[in-house]
Amino acid sequence: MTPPPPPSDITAIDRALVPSGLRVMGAFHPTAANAPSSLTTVRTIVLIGNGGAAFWPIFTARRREEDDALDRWTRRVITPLAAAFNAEAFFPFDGPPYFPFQRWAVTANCAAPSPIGTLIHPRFGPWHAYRGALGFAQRLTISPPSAPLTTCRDCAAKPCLSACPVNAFAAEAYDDDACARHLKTDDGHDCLNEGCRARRACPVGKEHRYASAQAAFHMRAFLRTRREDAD
Ligand code: B12
Ligand code: SF4
Ligand code: SF4
Repeated sequence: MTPPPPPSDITAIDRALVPSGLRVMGAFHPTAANAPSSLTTVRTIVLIGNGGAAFWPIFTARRREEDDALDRWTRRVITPLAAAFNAEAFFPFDGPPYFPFQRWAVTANCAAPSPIGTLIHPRFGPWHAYRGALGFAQRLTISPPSAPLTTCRDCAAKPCLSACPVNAFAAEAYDDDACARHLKTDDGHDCLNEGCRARRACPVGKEHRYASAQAAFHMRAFLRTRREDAD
């Protein structure tokens, strides 16, 4: 059987994602410098994610009682989409080694690095995540690159840097051990149930902040997935 043709442009992918609440976050044409060697045949990478919480009610209505429920739901959404568009599906949670989703997002210029590690999207701020990507053997038409994002550079006050109760961002790298220890104390309930205070301190995309149930879900997933030896 002839494989289905790729979409004429990536807006078709965005339309196909509407029922899932996910969206196209950005796209780029990989080069030898920014694609892993295993992806030499991929000429376009389209990043799929959630901007804000639009997908949350859809996910909670359709989730199954299973481990890694969000990852598995994501696979059930994106794998058939890849087949329909004759693309290869990539997932941020497949690893290690992991596909460099944050680097891809910066390359696609859909978000920019922040001092707290999370990428900041100009509209959704820290309240976005990458759920998967489609890799195409064809060079699809994508929007020309816009000027590099300067959201954090332009933010003089940087309230994110002083909001963490255990100064997890004081050093070069994010101290996830200190964070996880705090989350397990009584004082850590605010972060555990309402989401990371440093992210909540960011003024960008505040209206897209995750509500308590979603924030608590992600924070508990974070505690489960990090190294077990850091207690
Ligand atoms: C492993 C991992 C973790 C580990 C990190 C372990 C460690 N110390 O490295 C742990 C479990 C701690 C973790 C935590 C979280 N993570 Co995480 N994590 C990942 C994962 C699966 C792999 C990262 C990786 O190793 N990539 C491989 C390298 C080669 O890829 P890369 O893109 O080039 O990585 C570069 C960037 O990460 C960058 N980078 C990393 N830290 C920093 C810091 C600064 C300041 C800068 C500029 C760059 C930078 O440097 C890397 C090398 O170039 C990614 C998904 C993915 N596949 O990328 C998510 C991911 C990075 N995590 C993500 C998130 C949201 C979180 C949490 C906030 C979860 C939550 N609660 O919602 C937490 C942070 C906890 C908190 N307090 O809020 C998101 C970030 C989205 C965004 N907006 O940027 C990702 C992309 C997953 C997703 N589905 O979108 N995570
Ligand atoms: S508070 Fe300012 S510096 Fe910190 S993540 Fe938000 S925009 Fe960037
Ligand atoms: S979740 Fe709380 S303790 Fe952890 S990094 Fe964010 S602000 Fe700090």
